[in-house]
Amino acid sequence: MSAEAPPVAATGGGPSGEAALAAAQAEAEATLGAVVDAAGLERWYRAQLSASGAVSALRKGIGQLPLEARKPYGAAINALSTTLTTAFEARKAQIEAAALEARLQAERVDLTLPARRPRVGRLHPLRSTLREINAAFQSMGFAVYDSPHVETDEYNFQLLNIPPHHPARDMQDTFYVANDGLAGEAALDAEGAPVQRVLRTHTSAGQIRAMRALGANGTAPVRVILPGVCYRNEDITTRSEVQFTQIEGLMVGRDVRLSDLKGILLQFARLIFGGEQAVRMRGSYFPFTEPSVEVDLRCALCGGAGCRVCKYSGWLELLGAGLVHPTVLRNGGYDPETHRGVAFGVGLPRLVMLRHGVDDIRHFYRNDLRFLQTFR
Ligand code: FA5
Repeated sequence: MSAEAPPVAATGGGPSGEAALAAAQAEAEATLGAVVDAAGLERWYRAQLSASGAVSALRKGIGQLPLEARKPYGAAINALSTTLTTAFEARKAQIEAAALEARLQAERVDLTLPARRPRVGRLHPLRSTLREINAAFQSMGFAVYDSPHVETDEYNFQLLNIPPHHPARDMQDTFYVANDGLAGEAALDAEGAPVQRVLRTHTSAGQIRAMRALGANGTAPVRVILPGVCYRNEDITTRSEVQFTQIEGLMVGRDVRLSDLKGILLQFARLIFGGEQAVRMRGSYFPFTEPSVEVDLRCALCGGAGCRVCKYSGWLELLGAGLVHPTVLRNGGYDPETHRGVAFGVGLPRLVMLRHGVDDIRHFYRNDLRFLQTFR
């Protein structure tokens, strides 16, 4: 049956009307059974049950029936409408269930496949090693003390026994900072002379600050490390950068000796390089320590026998150190007659190069994941 079919009722009520309704029902049910998708359902509904559909058309024929036939015919049409609506809902549910099932089959997820691992970042090897170094010294009672990157010439050089024309300044080509824009105290020193600022060339610049801040006018002991970035106007090579991190160590007290320094550095070497380590001291020169030493680590590769890495000496250069110079102690507020100090300064990138056999400092700053991922 279709919407265009003439209303059966219009041809008269009675048995023929009932037969027409039965035929209409049979045809509607047959076409519904043939519907397979949502679009077909929509078309079927419009043809049968909508205001312009076949059932409505049948209903419009009621008026032409004899009075007594109208009621039962109307009831029969209502019943037909209800039957077809129920059948429609059932078919709709069937089609939707089939569509869902087809989608589930098509979009099936294989739970047995291995999961995709999320890409998790990690700390840069310089940063993670710095944390290990901080922890190693903290385990020996050292506190971490922060000092400025932009230093005055006074703290970076003069108070460390490096006067303006001292040749030691040649070792550290310096980035000087213009004083433009600074006013008042920031620009002038106590004598009214302009304050010269530099990007600190070493963390030793913080030694005086730490002694003055923590030493209680030369009465309290101090045990600090000062990790931080330093800057030198140097050519960039396999071993040198213009910007690199140092870790300064400073211990001041009444009974501090060079043997304390050796013990601390040996323990440090064991914590960072692992297992059995050996360190040795050889004489050196820094203006702010007296005596000054270079501390070497026994080459782990050859166990001290000599190899290409240690240039057949059996030892690898680790850091500079010494007893704090009396003038520096005095500048920090201590009386060198009653107090002594030890200090050391180690370069972070070169230490990581030693530890992991990295042959070029520039690898650390290139952000090449192939390099960084080797430090898992
Ligand atoms: C100093 O800077 C002293 N202040 C160290 C010190 C502290 C001595 C306390 C005594 C007492 P030196 O210039 O040697 O010393 O530098 C120390 C370390 O910094 C070097 O061993 C090296 O590891 C690192 N370093 C120096 N210059 C560079 C550079 N351009 N690039 C990378 N690392 C550097």
